Amino acid sequence: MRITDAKVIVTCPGRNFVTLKIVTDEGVTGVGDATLNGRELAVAAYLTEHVVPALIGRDPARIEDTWQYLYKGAYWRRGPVTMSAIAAVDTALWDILGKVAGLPVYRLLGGRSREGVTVYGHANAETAEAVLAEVAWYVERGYRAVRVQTGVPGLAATYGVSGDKTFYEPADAAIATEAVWSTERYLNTVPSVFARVRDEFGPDLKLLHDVHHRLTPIEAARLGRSLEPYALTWMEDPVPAELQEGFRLIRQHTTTPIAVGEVFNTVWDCQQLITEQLIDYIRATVVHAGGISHLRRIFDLAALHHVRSGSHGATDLSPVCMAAALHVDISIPNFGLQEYMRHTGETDAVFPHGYRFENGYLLPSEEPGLGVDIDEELAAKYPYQPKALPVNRLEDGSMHSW
Ligand code: EZ4
Ligand code: CO
Repeated sequence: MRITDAKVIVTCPGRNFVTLKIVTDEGVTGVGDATLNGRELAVAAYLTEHVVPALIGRDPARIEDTWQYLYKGAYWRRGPVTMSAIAAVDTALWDILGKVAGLPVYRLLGGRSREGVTVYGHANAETAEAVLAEVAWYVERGYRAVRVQTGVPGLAATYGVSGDKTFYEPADAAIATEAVWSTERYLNTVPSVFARVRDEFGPDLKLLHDVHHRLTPIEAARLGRSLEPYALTWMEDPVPAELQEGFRLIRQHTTTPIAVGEVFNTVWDCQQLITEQLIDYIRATVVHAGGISHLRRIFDLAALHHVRSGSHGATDLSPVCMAAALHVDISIPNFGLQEYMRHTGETDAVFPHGYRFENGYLLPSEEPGLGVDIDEELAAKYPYQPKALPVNRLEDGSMHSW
């Protein structure tokens, strides 16, 4: 079998997605997500100009060799654009392998290690009162884990708090919108909201919080300590993670578990965090961390060091990525949690898929391959729309991490 074509499909059914569809001479096709929120066309061009020509004529079953060819062969290693492009190829090749074998991809990865993939939803609102109602919405639908984000008095907008509760979408304008941030106001607000949520919902519901890279290590240590009475499952992205050793300081001060990794692209972004046991959950995902093959390497390293998975699953990760993530999640020994933000009906229609939500779990498709596809005709009806993620400034105007 040979690869005869690879199409780079850019579509915007409510939000932008980049999808690679690999076609073979025997008619079997495979799909991979290549979406990099706010930088979509950079990956599309990388694929079209530099990757697709090299794929034509290759044997689609040589997944590892193709990965190494694209990674080592570029000379310029790592980075989100390169690694999302490689991820798309890798994912599509696993899809093809599954279809050829007649097996869902998770069976090729060693089979089921659990009955379902525990997912968490996003409860967010301006006030503690409204947050309680949002958490209740998820609990009523069977969720076992909920991420809680709250507005901060004195700040006009806060990360994770949006008008549309079901379909949160931060990339909202062609030129980035600007938000204002105050660490002091934030640290004074968050613990009291978790006190209300824990009190209302009892000890069994898993609660999470995303700090979105906004604190310094000692500020994060203070937050972690102040949240200890509410027994969070994790505090996410407490600090920007370029400096991996920065997490050591947080670790010395708090038992609140730490999750990080949604912006990571390779095992090299987290090897110190993992081997020194500075984190509890690694949140890398298929599309931004080199595909199924490389993500498994990250999770295997994590398994040796008591670190569990907690993959990113926001709406900018397409149903193709979600389908692939579920095959990984259900098969690895050290699965922790999977983020799950529902896509809109428009998005679901463009990406028909066989995974389903049941009783707080997502279940991967039993179809051969990934069990997801792209409806190319429908996708063509939604042309690309430039949309950027917001930026953040302190109250005095200094740029800050968003
Ligand atoms: O800001 O996916 O945990 N989830 C997140 C997301 C990210 C977006 C960036 O594209 O932090 O909301
Ligand atoms: Co996050």
